[in-house]
Amino acid sequence: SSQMKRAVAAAIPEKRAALQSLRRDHAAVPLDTLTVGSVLGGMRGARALFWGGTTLSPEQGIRFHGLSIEQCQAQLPGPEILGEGAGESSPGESADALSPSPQFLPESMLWLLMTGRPPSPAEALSVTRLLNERIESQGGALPPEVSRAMRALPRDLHPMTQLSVGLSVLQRNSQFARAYEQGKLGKADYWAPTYEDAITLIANLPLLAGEVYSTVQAQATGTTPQPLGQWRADRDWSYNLCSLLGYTADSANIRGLTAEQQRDFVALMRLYTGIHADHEGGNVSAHTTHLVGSALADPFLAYAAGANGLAGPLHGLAAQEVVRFLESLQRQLGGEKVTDSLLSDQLWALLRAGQVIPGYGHAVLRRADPRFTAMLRFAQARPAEFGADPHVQLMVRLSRVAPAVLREHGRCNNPHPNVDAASGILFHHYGVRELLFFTVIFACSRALGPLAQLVWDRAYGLPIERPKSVDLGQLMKLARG
Ligand code: AMX
Repeated sequence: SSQMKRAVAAAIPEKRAALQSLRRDHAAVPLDTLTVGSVLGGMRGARALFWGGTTLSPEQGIRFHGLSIEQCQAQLPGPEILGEGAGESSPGESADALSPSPQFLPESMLWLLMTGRPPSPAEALSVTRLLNERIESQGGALPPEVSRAMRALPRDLHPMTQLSVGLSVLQRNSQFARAYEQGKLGKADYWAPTYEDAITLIANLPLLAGEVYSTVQAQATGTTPQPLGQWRADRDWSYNLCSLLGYTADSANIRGLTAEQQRDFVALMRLYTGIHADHEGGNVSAHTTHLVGSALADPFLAYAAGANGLAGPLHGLAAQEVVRFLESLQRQLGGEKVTDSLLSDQLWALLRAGQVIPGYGHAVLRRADPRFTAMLRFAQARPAEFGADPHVQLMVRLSRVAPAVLREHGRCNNPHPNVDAASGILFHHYGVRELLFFTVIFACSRALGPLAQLVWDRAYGLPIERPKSVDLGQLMKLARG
């Protein structure tokens, strides 16, 4: 069995014991009072879910087993373990530019989320190898029934529907479903095939995303779908994802990127997929995966459901709204020299028209989203690359101007940028212009946290999730007391 699986197995007894003692001795301790407002208000703020990998604080943002993004960047193994240079400074950077933050691999994040502790370099490398062995055992490609099913779909089908179909068909290989059906598995062992399925699913994501993107490209150019790049057993997960989208040297290089841009695109992908992996348990994709999995649906079916939720405009699709907004703002401002006051006027016009400023505000956060800060830093560390991109410059300027406007407007609880304010436009810069596709990249990343949690849900033996509902009459009666 894999190193990471042994590390999970080693962590289980202590956590199980802690959970059992909570169940046995403290089950009656109240956490929150449910109100009519919270039942009708999307349960905002109600502490009603158990989630191990990440916590979200309004002031500090996301923590991965207690580690901030900056701490992850400092502590989690990065591409140096693959023999790549650790620094990736670009020639032509001005002396006062921010230096690039150290990169970490999403594989390191997966280890952290699965086991609860950062991996050593050798352990992180073992995750890359594990994922690659899974694909090698499939002959270096998607299982044939998965590609057949995906190729049979209409080419103009929503990219997330294509991904969802691919994830669902992968279910045919579920070790959990097979073991459960054979009835050989004790409840205490459910986590082990769940883990194997999670690895198979995550390993296949770059191939699934590549398959979807080749269809998206074919649709855009009126051609037949062609593979955009080569999967390689000696590369890491993010690199292969970039290759299969056609953005590295092992690909068709569909946007004609320079070698340095290809390297930076991979760095952006590692950053993006590393920090979007999890955002506590209550968001729609995480919560859905957990809910569907609680019925003992296998990880493929559970995460396909989670990914379907991610496709909603209020969740994973928000990045696309920001890109649309920046494009239209840029068009309106045309050739004019963009000044802060001009921008501020535009924002006021938007707010007076009753619209929101996309990419600003958050249901939980009350400060700038540290994921936004990480993406902004990525751009600011590469002035030679991004200095001349009017959309990226507009994004940066907006992040200085919009909070003051929103504060003066006085309506929203958080006037700061969220991650979507920056993420889409950076991919857009390198040529990912198909807005509906952004969510597929998000879905590659978001698999990591919810699937790690699903392994733990089974390790803890959590029951089926089944809250009670109330109808309007009951609510009115309860409200009257
Ligand atoms: N621009 C203008 N008004 C805003 C605003 C923004 N960016 N963000 C919030 N407001 C308004 C709300 O519409 C609401 O107005 P109302 O009182 O007239 O109904 C008021 O401020 C209070 O809202 P809130 O408590 O601050 O936010 P919320 O928890 O209800 O909603 C969010 C959070 C993100 C949906 C909201 O801030 C928003 O619509 N932002 C713009 C869209 C966006 O960036 N979405 C991406 C979210 C990130 C993610 O989760 N992927």
